[in-house]
Amino acid sequence: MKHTITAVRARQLWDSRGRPTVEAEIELAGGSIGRAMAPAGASRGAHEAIDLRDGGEAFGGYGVARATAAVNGAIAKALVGRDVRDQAGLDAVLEQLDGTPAFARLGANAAVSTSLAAVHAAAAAEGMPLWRYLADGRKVRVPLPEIQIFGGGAHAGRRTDVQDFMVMCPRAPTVRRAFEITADVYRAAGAIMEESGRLAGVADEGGWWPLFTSNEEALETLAHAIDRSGHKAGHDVFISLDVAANELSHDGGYRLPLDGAELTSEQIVDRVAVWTAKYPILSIEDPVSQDDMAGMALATERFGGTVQLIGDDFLVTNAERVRRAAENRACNAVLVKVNQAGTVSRAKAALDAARELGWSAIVSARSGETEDVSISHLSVGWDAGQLKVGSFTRSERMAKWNELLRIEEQMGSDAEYAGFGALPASVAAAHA
Ligand code: 2PG
Ligand code: MG
Repeated sequence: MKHTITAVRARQLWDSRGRPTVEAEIELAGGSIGRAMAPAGASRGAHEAIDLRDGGEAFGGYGVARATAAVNGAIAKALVGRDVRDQAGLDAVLEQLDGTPAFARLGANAAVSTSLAAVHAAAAAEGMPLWRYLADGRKVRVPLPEIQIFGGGAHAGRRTDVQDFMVMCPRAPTVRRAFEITADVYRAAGAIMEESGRLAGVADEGGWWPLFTSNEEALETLAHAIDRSGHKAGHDVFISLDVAANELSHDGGYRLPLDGAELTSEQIVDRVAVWTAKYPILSIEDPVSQDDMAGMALATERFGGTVQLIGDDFLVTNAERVRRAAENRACNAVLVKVNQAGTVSRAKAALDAARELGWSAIVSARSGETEDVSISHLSVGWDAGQLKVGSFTRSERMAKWNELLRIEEQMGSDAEYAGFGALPASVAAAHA
């Protein structure tokens, strides 16, 4: 009875880029309330669920009046009276109501905010933090964070071709310590940029604006920043890249304007392989574009044994695409973005598919975010092992890192940092 949904409503709020977004709220008979906000990507895969925007003049076309109306209308009508604990059932109702594979009618922003609001309401009704509700009695770990130091690509006016230059601290004893080390690296990187006259603010996710003359200069500067921070590159701190190569697709190949290069699929894999040999790189995301299966298989063959190879736009949080990639020996990790899938259940299915294959999984934010901290809880409660949120500044990012610290505290002496254990086994073995 106390779990019965009595009201579903949505409102238009604003995201970290100053664009409208949807917040959904679900109220239960027992008085519990759950709410969640939809994030929004800038570098998006063609196969991901559709972020419904109003178009037209207002708000640069980014309005969400239609998605908000869908929640307040058809979605509310279909969900009121149902048991909020039946997440799979609720998500199936959203799918049926929409009737398209990619939530083109209601909008993935309407679906994801509603789906997440439901899981928040269910946890609230049980009087539990969301991570604990999702863990359902199972032992879960505190995730290994992937944190951006320089933000490029579509998040920085395409100042660099590679999108994210990040660090990972798998050898730290706790996530608390991993954050301290990362803060040192972030500060050192800022000092280097300032001293060399290149300090120009930050990109969309809070990483330093990448005023570089080549992609490799960014890598080189990141390696310097790690040294200068006093921590040891390749031991305490590793580098992680999101190439986001979808954004570089051009004429059946790849164009890297900053490097003045036009590359074939094999050549971009070669270039990334050179970087992985030269720098302490632990993880690479989307080194090729969304449909370049041969390129991803080649990358996996070349360095997938020692480097985590993540599919983001390539897999779009889709269990079917995860399995198809595995059949082609492409990737060894999946990025999990709930709004790419549209519902909590679909995102969890993609994570489960990856886990069955022995892959690793990274729950991820989008470049357009809010103060919503759902992903911190999902990464812990699902025991994903890793979390990617953007940089170590700006409150839409820090809210999620800080929530992880609260969760670590709630776990008390049970808290276990995933560290190297979060990576594919061969990758962990090569570096641990
Ligand atoms: C990515 C994300 C986050 P966006 O590519 O992994 O960095 O970017 O949300 O713009 O797709
Ligand atoms: Mg990506």
